[in-house]
Amino acid sequence: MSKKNASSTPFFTPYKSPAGGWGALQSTTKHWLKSENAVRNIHTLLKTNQPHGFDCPGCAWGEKHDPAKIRFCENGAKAVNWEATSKRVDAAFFAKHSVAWLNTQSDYFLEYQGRLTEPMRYNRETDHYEPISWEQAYTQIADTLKKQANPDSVAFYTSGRASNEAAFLYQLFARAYGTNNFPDCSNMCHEASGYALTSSIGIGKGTVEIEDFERADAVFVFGQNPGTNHPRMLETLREVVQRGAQLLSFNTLKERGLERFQNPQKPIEMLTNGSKPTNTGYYCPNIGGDMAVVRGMVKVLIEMEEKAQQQGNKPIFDHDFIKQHTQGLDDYLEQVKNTHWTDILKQSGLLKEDIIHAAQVYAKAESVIITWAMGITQHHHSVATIHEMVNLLSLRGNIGKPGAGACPVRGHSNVQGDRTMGINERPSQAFLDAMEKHFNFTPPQEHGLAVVDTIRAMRDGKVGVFIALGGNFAAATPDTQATEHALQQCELTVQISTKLNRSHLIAGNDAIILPCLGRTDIDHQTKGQQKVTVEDSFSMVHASGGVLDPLSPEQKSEPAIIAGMATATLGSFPINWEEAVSDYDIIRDHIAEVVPGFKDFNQRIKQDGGFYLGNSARERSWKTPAGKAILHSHPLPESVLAKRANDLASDKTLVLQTLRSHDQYNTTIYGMDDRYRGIKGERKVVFINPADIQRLGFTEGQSVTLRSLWDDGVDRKISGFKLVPYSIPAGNIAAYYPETNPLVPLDSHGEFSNTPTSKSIAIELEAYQEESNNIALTSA
Ligand SMILES: Nc1nc2c(c(=O)[nH]1)N[C@H]1C(S)=C(S)[C@@H](COP(=O)(O)OP(=O)(O)OC[C@H]3O[C@@H](n4cnc5c(=O)[nH]c(N)nc54)[C@H](O)[C@@H]3O)O[C@H]1N2
Ligand SMILES: Nc1nc2c(c(=O)[nH]1)N[C@H]1C(S)=C(S)[C@@H](COP(=O)(O)OP(=O)(O)OC[C@H]3O[C@@H](n4cnc5c(=O)[nH]c(N)nc54)[C@H](O)[C@@H]3O)O[C@H]1N2
Ligand SMILES: [Mo]
Repeated sequence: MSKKNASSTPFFTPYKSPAGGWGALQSTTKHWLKSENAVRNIHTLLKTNQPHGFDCPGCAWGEKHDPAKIRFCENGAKAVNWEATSKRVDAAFFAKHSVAWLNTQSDYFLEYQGRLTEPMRYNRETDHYEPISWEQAYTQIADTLKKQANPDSVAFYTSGRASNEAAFLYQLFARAYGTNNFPDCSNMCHEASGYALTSSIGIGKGTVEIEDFERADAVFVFGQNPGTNHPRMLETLREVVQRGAQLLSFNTLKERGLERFQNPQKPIEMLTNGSKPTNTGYYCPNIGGDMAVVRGMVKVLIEMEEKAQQQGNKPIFDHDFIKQHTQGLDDYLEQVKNTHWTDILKQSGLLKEDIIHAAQVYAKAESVIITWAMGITQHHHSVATIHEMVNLLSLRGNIGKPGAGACPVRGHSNVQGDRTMGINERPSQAFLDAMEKHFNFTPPQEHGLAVVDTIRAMRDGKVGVFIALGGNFAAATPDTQATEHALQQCELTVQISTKLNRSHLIAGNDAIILPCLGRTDIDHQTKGQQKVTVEDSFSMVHASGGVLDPLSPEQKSEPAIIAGMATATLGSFPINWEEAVSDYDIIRDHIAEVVPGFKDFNQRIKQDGGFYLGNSARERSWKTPAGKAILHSHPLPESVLAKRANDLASDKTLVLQTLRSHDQYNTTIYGMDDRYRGIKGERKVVFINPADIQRLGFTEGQSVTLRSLWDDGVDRKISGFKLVPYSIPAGNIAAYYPETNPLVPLDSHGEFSNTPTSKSIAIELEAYQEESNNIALTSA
């Protein structure tokens, strides 16, 4: 960094060390101490992901079964530390602070206040939350639910931490009440993966198991930042590289974890300060340019195939697989041939030789895995992009053979399980029929509302009651102003939560907070201590039991809270709810009867490491209408921006992706640093190519306003963000979520997936004059 840079962006120093290693250990210790509960936390951490401990609430990456290993990472440790805090947000806290005052505080401040410990109800007159008994809370909720003329005026939101048992009970409650309105975090996350995979290979989940990474000849990682969001994946990636396989990473940014990793579990490596690479090739496409990359690769493969045919060499394509297992090849190849290199190169932003190299690596490998996360799923054309990746895999039979397959890397630790349990606004008929058969009532047959449609329905007065099983709807969703307004129009909002967050402060006319136990807490019910189960990204289901005494006897488990609301609303229809939560084995017995793959559930979770749910596509059984894997052919989009933004775009327009810092868990902010990207004590930053800073007439470190382009006349802007010169392709910028959500228009969502386009927002920058009291760089 030159002197000039250092003074204009004092919070930015590029990070030179590998990911993991001493930096991670130092940070883990810091967060340990800061959570004010060091001893309790060490005990807890050692139980993370152990056979008799709890499932890490951090991410959904799976584990190989190996009891001898300590199994948590720096960011899992943060998640655990902050959940296991002994600080409390209780009646005294709410008596002291009005909602208006709390709303002026940062997300970091709110998270830091501690665990919610007693049920509270909002008093609009005093603008304070006040204590309420559990019975009063249940009665209030039930009264409101019972007086709705139409059950579809209620929405039941779920965040992906909910256990299988909680999720199953929750969907049963909502469906028995009469609605399929299940907006969930998945709608903002891997919805495109679920949709694209179901419509191509007949199952909406990844087809690989963790062991496949040991056999893959090549792994392609698209649009994800495992160094921060799935740190346990780094070990897998570096093992791939170490045994000589190919690992190509595609990311708009140079993410440290995708470059080098120092394994904190390897003492010699730590002592010698060594590290190992986590890729054999790294490409930085434009935001939204991945479909073009894959299309280019397939174009190269077609040429290679034609050449092989002419020369009588071994074909590139797996013709047996294509013939026996797929449909749509000819149309797809036609579509690829009609896509011009100029468009591919322009949209991808890569050099032709890079794409050729990637295609050659792909063609040489006998088994290939493709992994991806939010860099792929949060665009207008995400479903098309994932179809394209499935096509690429299919051309060489890379689905359903060892060391190969599709691997969407999930976010929340049980987001995949929640879907399996029926948290789905578009349930399959088979699922509804199984519910009907087992519980003897007819669940609502019409599809319900996902996240974006729920916000629209609240805005339009069609949904007036909002119940959230975890999460932070107000901050996680797009178009913050519109969403907050929609929530505030509700008659009642109910938040079942562990920690204070923005959604408690953006209250409906009536608002209730129900404090619940987290993964780390011991869950006592009338028939003894309970375990729950979760499903990871590899479809492994295993048990999770808390290890800490709850902070307060007034905190209840999620299943118990659902049972309480359901009993007050429905009595003992269609089951005796209180009995079901006395012993979660009873819930699991219901699950075993309704959800495919869960036969003998209670027996099978006793085995260490859990059990595998199976995956039809992995067996090359295709549950599509045609009985084959479908190769979809989409044209390359004209622009990565939605048309309504693109029509307004000029040469000043930049494409913004919103991402996570190293010190956050979605809307939960643990700290103000982003170590691997070299940011300290600041979140209001824009990562931008130095050439763009110059071209647009700004200077490094300058404070700007970001304004988003959309054709509805609403002025969406955020101000006071500082320009950080960064290695990112020109024309692209990046900034942190959730601060940037006011910029995402509600109507800007993915085709087929309806996922907000959080990774491709059209932006223009303007100089912003700081007010004098705004200049402080650190807000921590
Ligand atoms: N510590 C921690 N762990 C987490 C979470 C957390 O917030 N904190 N969140 C959890 C959840 S819910 C989820 S969904 C996952 C999220 O995991 P990620 O998907 O890794 O999360 P993001 O921070 O959104 O990172 C997106 C990555 O994709 C890149 N990218 C963005 N757009 C593009 C593009 O168009 N093309 C390409 N090739 N790359 C692109 C960005 O540079 C960035 O590296 O992590 C889970 N785990
Ligand atoms: N702009 C932009 N927006 C995005 C994204 C993005 O990349 N960019 N990412 C999207 C993605 S991938 C996701 S998954 C969503 C996340 O959306 P959400 O899942 O709604 O948000 P979280 O921040 O994970 O929710 C945090 C809150 O959950 C509660 N909580 C934590 N643990 C528990 C528990 O065990 N039980 C209960 N009941 N509550 C608990 C706490 O009160 C905490 O404050 O955000 C989406 N929004
Ligand atoms: Mo997510």
